[in-house]
Amino acid sequence: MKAEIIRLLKEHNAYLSGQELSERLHVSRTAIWKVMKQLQEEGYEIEAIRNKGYRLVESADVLTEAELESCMRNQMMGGHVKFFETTDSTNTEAKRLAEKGAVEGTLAVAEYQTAGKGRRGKSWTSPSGSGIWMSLLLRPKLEPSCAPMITLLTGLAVSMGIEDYCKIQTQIKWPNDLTLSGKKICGILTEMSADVELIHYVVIGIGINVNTPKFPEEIEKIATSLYLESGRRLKRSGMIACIMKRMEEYYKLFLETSDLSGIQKLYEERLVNRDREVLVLAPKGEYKGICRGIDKDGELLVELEDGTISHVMSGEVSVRGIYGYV
Ligand code: BT5
Repeated sequence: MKAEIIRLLKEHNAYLSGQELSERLHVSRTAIWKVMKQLQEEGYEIEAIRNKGYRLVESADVLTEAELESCMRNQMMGGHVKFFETTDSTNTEAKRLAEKGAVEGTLAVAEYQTAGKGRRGKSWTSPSGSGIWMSLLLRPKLEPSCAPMITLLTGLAVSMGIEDYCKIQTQIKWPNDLTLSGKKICGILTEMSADVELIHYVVIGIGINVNTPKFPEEIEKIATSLYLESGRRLKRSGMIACIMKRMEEYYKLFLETSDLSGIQKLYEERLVNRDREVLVLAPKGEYKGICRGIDKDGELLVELEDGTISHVMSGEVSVRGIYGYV
């Protein structure tokens, strides 16, 4: 009911009377009043005027289950939201939910992570009140080798979703980062449970620095936020909804072909290293080349000195710009 009230308030610029709300939602006017009080305490600026009703003046950057549900409508991705004020890692939460049978599209979101994870044991800085720390559960009926492609389509969905929401254009650093002004604004961590032939589930963790005003010293040279780059403070719930919408679109395209042919071109347009020299850090040694895009399976195409094209698989390697992070 709370999510429905938030949605109705957002959709109406004018006053909504307690009577109207109580009839629409089949609850008492007192129940409506109680929810309004709660929302005000959470930070929503709601005007309540006798004989007129309620009006939403300003919705704060609130992250709650009800707020998130009020933004996501008729969609599978983010159709079920689990919100945590504090958790170790939303990836771990999503895996717990998966093991308990949660449906595809379930989204775990946290305000604060005490043990945010990056790849290969690295940590992810996840302060309270400023970022999006969330993990999406998928259950594709595909072979485990398809999982890295999901990381790529997620990168594109996040980049496009951010642009849909606030017109800020980010770039993609293959395979799992988004950048702005050459710094990292988002990281993606895909984890999977599978047997040899089939994926049981995939959890895609997405960390986005939205309103972060400052970073710890150890990452301040490589990290940035949408706020630091644009000067604007953005509301995270609406951004999450836009990302989930794009996610739904690209995931459907991906399932149709089991490859990235449907989004390859769009992905390449956003690829930060395209036509630039990159350093591939592979387990067997480093090598340089010019990044030429991706193939339909999501492998990075790197043109070597002799003109041959090396197909670089994610998971095995890191890619750097020749002079630094991008
Ligand atoms: C990543 O790993 O970039 C994946 C990050 C995924 C985070 C999300 S948040 C929700 C979900 N729950 C989790 O526990 N994780 C996911 P990687 O490519 O390995 O990069 C990690 C490196 O990025 C670190 O070693 C730092 O150098 C840097 N870093 C850490 N925190 C950062 C931040 N907030 N912004 C930018 N860079 C950061």
